[in-house]
Amino acid sequence: MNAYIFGIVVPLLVILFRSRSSTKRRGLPADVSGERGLALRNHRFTSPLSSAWEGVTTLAELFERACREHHDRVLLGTRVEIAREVDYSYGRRLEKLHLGDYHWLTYGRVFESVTSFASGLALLGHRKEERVAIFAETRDRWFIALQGCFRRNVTVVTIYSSLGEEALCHSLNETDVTTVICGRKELTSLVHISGQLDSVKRVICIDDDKISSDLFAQTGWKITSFADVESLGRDNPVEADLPLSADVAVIMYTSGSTGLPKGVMMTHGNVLATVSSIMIIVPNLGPKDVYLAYLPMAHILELVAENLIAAVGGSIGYGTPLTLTDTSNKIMKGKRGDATALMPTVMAAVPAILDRVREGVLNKVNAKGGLSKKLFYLAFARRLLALNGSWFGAWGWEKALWNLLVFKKVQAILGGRIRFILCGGAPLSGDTQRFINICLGAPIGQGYGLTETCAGGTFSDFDDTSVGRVGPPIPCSYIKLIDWPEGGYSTNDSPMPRGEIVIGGPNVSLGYFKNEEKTIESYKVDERGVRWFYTGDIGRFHKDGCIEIIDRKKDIVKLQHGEYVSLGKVEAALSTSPYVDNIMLHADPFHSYCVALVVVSHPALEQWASQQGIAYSNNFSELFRKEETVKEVHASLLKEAKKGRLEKFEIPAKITCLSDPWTPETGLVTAALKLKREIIRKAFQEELSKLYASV
Ligand SMILES: *[C@@H]1O[C@H](CO)[C@@H](O)[C@H](O)[C@H]1NC(C)=O
Ligand SMILES: *[C@@H]1O[C@H](CO)[C@@H](O)[C@H](O)[C@H]1NC(C)=O
Ligand SMILES: *[C@@H]1O[C@H](CO)[C@@H](O)[C@H](O)[C@H]1NC(C)=O
Ligand SMILES: *[C@@H]1O[C@H](CO)[C@@H](O)[C@H](O)[C@H]1NC(C)=O
Ligand SMILES: CC(=O)N[C@H]1CO[C@H](CO)[C@@H](O)[C@@H]1O
Repeated sequence: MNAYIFGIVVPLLVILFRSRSSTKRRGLPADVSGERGLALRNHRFTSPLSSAWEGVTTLAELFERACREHHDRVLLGTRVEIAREVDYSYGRRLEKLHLGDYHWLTYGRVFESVTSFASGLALLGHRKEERVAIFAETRDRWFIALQGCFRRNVTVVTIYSSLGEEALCHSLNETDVTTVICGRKELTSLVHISGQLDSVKRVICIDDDKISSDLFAQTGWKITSFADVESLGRDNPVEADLPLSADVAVIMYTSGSTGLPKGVMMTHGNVLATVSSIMIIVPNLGPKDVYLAYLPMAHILELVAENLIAAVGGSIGYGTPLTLTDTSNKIMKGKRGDATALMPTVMAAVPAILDRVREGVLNKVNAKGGLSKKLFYLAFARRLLALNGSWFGAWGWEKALWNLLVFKKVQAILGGRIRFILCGGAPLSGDTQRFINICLGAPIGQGYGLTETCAGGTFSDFDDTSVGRVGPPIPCSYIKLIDWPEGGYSTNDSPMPRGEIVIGGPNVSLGYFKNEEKTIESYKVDERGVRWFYTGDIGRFHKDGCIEIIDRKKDIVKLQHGEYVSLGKVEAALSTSPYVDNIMLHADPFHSYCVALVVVSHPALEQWASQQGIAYSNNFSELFRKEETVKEVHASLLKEAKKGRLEKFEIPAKITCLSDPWTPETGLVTAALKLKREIIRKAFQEELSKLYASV
């Protein structure tokens, strides 16, 4: 028997919620009326957890306490650039970097910077009721600025650095931001829209190099460098002005898949509750842990993770998605990527990144062929069997053998010391989860949560070896399922209750900033004072209290003949094909079948083309247009569809192969790499209508 079935996750509290009908339901979606549901929480804790540290109620206190306790340990590490070159092969401009070792700042040194920055901010004239926006890539000064603002009870507005102009303008304007902290690159886009930013008065530039003042003369902004703010504060210390638990710490603008972004207001208590929960879920987190930080800080998962590592005495090394491994795009040939330089023990990842790791490894293995390929698959199959029994048993000498022969090399890709991966942002395919489990020998804690719930929701237990599930409610959350009759989901379904997932507890944020209507639509306080967020995701409860996400309300489309297609489900099934870098399924009520846009993985296609002897003289757009290519990719999708047991109407009848990757910079996917369906549909309108015309 698995240990986790006993004791660990069997939920205690099973309450049948019966709505006492109230008249306050104005503005709520129709399915909430007559609401009836099933609520669970984690039985290991008697009441929802608010803080794992006694007497600590805000992120500012948490950080100060850690700095006192771990004064001389290292906290923040950054790599220095040694050389840079530009590569023009493949007809595209690619910058390649040679980066050196990590340089570290201790907790004590960082705390000094934080207090200096906080004082400097006040001396610049920023009043504490005004808001600061941080609009920059993840790095040490991001963290320092964040903590500095917390020490003055200043609310921080976070913005994805890849957000479009319109959205940027909207978020800065809506929150009346007066001080923007940004990098050199972001500063250029700010200047571009300076005419529309009425409230901005000052800019603090994170990069140290000289800024030519002519460029900013017309903006009327006071531009100061980060280093100057720090030294100003160091010379004239100002007393801290600490926040309370209920004060808003962050207003996080989420890059929604439709419309303008909405700002989610999170209090210190909200974020602290999530940090505390993850602290309890990841086993033995402490000063020995090294965390590789490269996701956007404006992503709640990253914000929570960095605050957590800094609370337990661990160290945070900064990297970027493009320099992560030795073979990453921006790393000079033969030089080390961030993971090999840092050798982290803990990482956070979004599924798209883990999918890429898997594809990269498989491509390499298949390209090698011969004995090493056979050995890899044999080792993989053996480990899979062992995993099927239990995480702990059936390992022993065999595990050591396979590790030595096969998996050590794979583990070396991420530095060789990974012991836990936090994954969130989107559902992770079961295949990828297994692959990473086996090859890295490290568990993946899969979380399910939203910005609106401060990433709180559920989190899989570290010893749960099942796939496709997101675990039981985290210690600070209640989870409830409610019926959705239109979608055919009910809490009376057998064998498992199904319904829309509703999350409640101390982690649920206050609502959307200046958006009462949307807040009322998605948030609700019940008669007992618990705050709930309606996620729009459909899930089902397993017997052991774990949730499985099975659908999404928004992404379900009805076809001409009345069949429902869940776009996300089908995409997840098809994206396991080695050719798929990204895929968007399109379905509408005017046709009886679906079509798909497929961004094809270059290495996989190259390999196939060379095996088939297809000439394309390094011209990818030629290769992508070839009939054989489309046929091959389509055939591969059909194979995956069969494996995933998709219905006939769910399988795309026609596809278009695209060669340019969808990155957040292109605006086609969010920073968390989720598809922006409407925007992709518009961008590829022509391709889509061609597809339908040709069936
Ligand atoms: C923190 O700032 C908010 C907004 O300006 C204010 O309402 C709150 O009272 C402040 N908290 C403290 C402890 O001063
Ligand atoms: C910014 O806000 C002001 C009012 O606060 C409004 O008049 C203006 O239209 C807004 N601009 C944009 C670009 O949203
Ligand atoms: C693992 O177990 C499940 C059912 O318990 C079974 O369906 C699956 O085939 C097994 N996988 C392997 C590789 O044995
Ligand atoms: C690649 O092939 C396409 C289509 O055959 C052609 O239009 C394009 O000019 C070619 N590009 C290069 C760089 O040769
Ligand atoms: C912001 C928020 O919803 N806070 C609530 C968190 O939960 C506790 C009790 O569970 C409430 O007292 C808070 O009001």
